[in-house]
Amino acid sequence: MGIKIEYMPFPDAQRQVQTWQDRVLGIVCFNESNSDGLNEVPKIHLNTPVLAGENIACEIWLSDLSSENTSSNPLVSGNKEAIQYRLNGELLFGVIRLDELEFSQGQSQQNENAVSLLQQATESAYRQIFALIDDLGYSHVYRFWNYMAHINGASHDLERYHQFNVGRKRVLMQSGREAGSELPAACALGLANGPLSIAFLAGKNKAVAIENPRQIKAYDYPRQYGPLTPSFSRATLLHSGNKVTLFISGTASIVGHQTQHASDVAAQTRESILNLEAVIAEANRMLDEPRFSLHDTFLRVYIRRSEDLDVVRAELQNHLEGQINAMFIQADICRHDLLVEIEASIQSVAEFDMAKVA
Ligand code: 3EB
Repeated sequence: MGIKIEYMPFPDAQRQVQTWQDRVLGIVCFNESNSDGLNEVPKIHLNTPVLAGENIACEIWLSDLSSENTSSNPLVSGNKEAIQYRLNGELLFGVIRLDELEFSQGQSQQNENAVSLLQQATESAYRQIFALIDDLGYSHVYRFWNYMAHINGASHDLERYHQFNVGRKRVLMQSGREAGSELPAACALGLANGPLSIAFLAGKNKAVAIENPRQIKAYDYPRQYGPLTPSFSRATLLHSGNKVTLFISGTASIVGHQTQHASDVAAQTRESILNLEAVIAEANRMLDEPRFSLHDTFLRVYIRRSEDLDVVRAELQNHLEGQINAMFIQADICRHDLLVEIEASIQSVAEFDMAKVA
């Protein structure tokens, strides 16, 4: 079965989704306008500027039918609570959006012991997601994409990103998913406004979690980054059909647990590239032969300040010798001193025995 990823501008995505109706598992779209439409499949629309010219703003997750008879494996769509999802025989793509204000009933926000609305929304979203995938038997999550308003803001004496981390980890622990060795890849970004918006890719088979030797596990970050640590791995490696996919988490200018080059976006970009290369090297080390390369990979680049686009792009172009495939998105990174974050999903044809790395 497997999965395929396509990147294109929104109008093209609208056209393609009609053509690919029986293949689209879900869509992630970025832009400032209200991209109505495409509502027949799970779609998450993030209302934030796309910074580069061609406005490649949509990522389409397709069921890869290259080696299958289409009619023998139709996609199934569904809704449960606030989740919209679509699945094939192996993978489930889902989206959920929750407005924090829906959690304000009965809560006194003056009360210092009150749980923040963002934490409540996060717990609700993650509870709904795990209930759904455990129910359906697609219980392994490979990748979460998390977007929330004002990620660097604070209330209840706690940064909002830390509120999100508390909610996420509490639910992971409650659902028996707290083991550091089984954490999904993820990203967590801030937007100017909008609901807590989460997309996820889950499936029936277990993936392998990958860490970065240059960084300590986010799961083991010290207390200064919040009362409960971020629950994600640096990447996950999934074998599916005849392909192997590496889902690389949001990757920033962090070494050990510390932010590097606090006010230098060029140096932060170079450090992020070193971290991406280190994660890819770790994944390659687990395979019989090197498979993955940053060079032919489509990147999603989040930039805090729009005016840094040219500097970030030039650093990437320099490292990748002019060949860059990327979308550039304005978003706030989860630490106030981080200016750039880069993520990617890389696919390769598998000609090795996955049993060796599982
Ligand atoms: C970091 O490495 C930078 O909380 O899900 C990157 C990827 C980051 C995922 C998350 C946060 C997350 O700590 C931020």
